[in-house]
Amino acid sequence: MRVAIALEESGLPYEVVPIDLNREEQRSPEFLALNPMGRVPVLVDDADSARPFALTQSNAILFYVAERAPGRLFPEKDPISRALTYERFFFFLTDVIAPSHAAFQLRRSDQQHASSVLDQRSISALSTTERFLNEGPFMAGEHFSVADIAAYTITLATRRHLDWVRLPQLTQWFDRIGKRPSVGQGLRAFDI
Ligand SMILES: N[C@@H](CCC(=O)N[C@@H](CS)C(=O)NCC(=O)O)C(=O)O
Repeated sequence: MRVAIALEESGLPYEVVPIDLNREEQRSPEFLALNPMGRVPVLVDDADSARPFALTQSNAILFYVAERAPGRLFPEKDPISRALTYERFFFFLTDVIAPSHAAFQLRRSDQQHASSVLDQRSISALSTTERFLNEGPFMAGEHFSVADIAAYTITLATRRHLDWVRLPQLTQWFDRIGKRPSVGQGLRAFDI
């Protein structure tokens, strides 16, 4: 979802090739040739036919797309704005998304208690982000960035568990980001 939104925000031309995980299409020989780990997403860039390549980590893809579309997903010059964008992006990645993914895996292996401990950790971290939004309209200040993409997708996934009444800034931000054309259009990639 992060990659789909980033590609839309970038304005770069791209084509979606759906991989149906339920049908194990990620284990097909064609897909494994691109990513031997058998996981999505994969970005294939063959714009330079002399040097086509495949990228297999969602966050590496995000930063590659950001570099290909200067100024749209990451602040270009100001070192402090760049540092804050890294800070917020990695906060969402390591303190909110990672425990939530780990909780999901634990739930699937019937470890309900361990799973809920990690879910709670993730939700608590997400609930502290009011402080970011007191500083500006976006997670890393004045401009939309990869930090908002990371924040939006995990907020969308965990929205039923949030105490929205206590999160007025997050409520407004979530509503605003959800209305960006890139978000609606990007998520349409999953309508398969
Ligand atoms: N660290 C990788 C994780 C990729 C990943 O775990 N993808 C999941 C879907 S979110 C997947 O492809 N699962 C299919 C499988 O494991 O068979 C990334 O961020 O790209």
